[in-house]
Amino acid sequence: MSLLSLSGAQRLTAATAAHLPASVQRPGYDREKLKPGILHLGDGAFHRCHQAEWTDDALQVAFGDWGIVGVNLRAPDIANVLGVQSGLFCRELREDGAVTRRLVGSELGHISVLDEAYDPYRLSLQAALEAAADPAIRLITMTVTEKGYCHIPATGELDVDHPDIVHDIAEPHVPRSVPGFVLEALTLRLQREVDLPAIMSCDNVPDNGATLRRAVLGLAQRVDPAIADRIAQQVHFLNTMVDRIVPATQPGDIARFAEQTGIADFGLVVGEPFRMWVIEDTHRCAMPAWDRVGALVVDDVRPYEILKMRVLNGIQSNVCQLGLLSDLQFMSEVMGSQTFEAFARRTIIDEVVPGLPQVSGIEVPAYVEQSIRRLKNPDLKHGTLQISTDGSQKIRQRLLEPLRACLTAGRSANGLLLGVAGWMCYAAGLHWQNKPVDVRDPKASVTTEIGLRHGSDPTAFVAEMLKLADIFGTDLVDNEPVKARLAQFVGQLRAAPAIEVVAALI
Ligand code: CS2
Repeated sequence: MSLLSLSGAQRLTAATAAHLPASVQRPGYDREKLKPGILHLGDGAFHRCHQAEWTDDALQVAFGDWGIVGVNLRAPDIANVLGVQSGLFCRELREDGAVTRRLVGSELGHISVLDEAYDPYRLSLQAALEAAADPAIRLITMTVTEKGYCHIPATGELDVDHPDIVHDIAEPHVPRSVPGFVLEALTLRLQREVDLPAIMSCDNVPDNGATLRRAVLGLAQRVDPAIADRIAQQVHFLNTMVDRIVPATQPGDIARFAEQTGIADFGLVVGEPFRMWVIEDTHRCAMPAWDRVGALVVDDVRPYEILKMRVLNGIQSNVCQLGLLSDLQFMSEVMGSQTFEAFARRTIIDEVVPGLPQVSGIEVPAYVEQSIRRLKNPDLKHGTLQISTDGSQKIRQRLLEPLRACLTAGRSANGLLLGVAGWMCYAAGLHWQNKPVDVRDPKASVTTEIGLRHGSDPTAFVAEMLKLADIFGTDLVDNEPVKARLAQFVGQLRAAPAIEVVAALI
């Protein structure tokens, strides 16, 4: 679709929202009366299609000062997208050819932190910190992706050699990292003697709240141990499990929306109807009435987190690189192939399910089938590249922990090992026909270098990759059967499209 299709459309604003078709659901509360109570870091598609929608539901059943201020420490420039739309955007849910649309009103303010080149006086950063220090903000939530935590994936500890952490130790008042931003916001509040907010992580990071807490405290101890003590005693960091498939919005989504509604919405997000949110809240922190509109509040989120990361995310990460190396662009194409579907199901049922904890209220076989159905949804264009991105931060919880469970129990783990081999080839930029691979990962310079050096010797290649202890820990590098199997799969992936290797395995 061309830009022309947007030319007749009006930009979404509080005024033009009235022209949206009547079929578009509207906020069920008086938005004029809404005041901010949450600051959200990482205002991307997932947040807008999950927490922001959920907050609209909560405001409808129990109105309160829980509007959201979105802050992006990195691109995209959210102020430029949503600031000019009165904070409004729509979300579409797509399944079985049906589309349901909803205008979301819970986001009130947007601040983009621009980098030094555009903002040498750091005014945008100061504005974001002031917003976070505002006593009206009682909850700081975040979806900043795995790498935003600046932790070592294999251990969950703060990576003190991370360039942004090195910077934030030296210059804590102009932070670059998420832990640095949280620390500075809390420091300002402690200095001003205003109430401290609870901090809620909503990323696919194991023990996300506890991991963030360790990162913030690890940084604080290096900056100001007294502040570290006060944060340790007074601030609650909440673990949560979040779930909804929300691919990056495509230009075509926006064009189609404009053609069908007459409204140009550059904040549009597109997802699936399924949604889940489990919040571990042992201190009963103040928050919107999310629990009255479907979120589960529990004392231990871990079983839910393990289930979701090993089944739904596990399938995604097991097949996304193999799909990409088979030249398949979208997850629905990958899972739409009988070969990949059978491979995914067999891997999960034979290798992963036996190692899962009991999760109250969830039947695992039904959950597995539901996950496979969700991943096959052809109405969602979820890129294999999008899921492969930052795999070095994802594979521990999604593939390596279940692999370790298999090794401990003496179960075969060929499906998981093939997924790991797929990740290795992707991360090293090794396509079987030597086509260029778009490697997007914080470890890309290291992994592609290993690919260049050892790409034609699978045994040496696997040995070098397994030495990356921040990803693989230290237990797999000396495991000869694991090494041999990985080398065999890498050799096969170097010689044929991944789908043929998968077909041969099953
Ligand atoms: C995906 C997730 O890109 C990715 O890492 O695996 O965003 C996934 O779609 C969500 O976790 C689903 O809840």
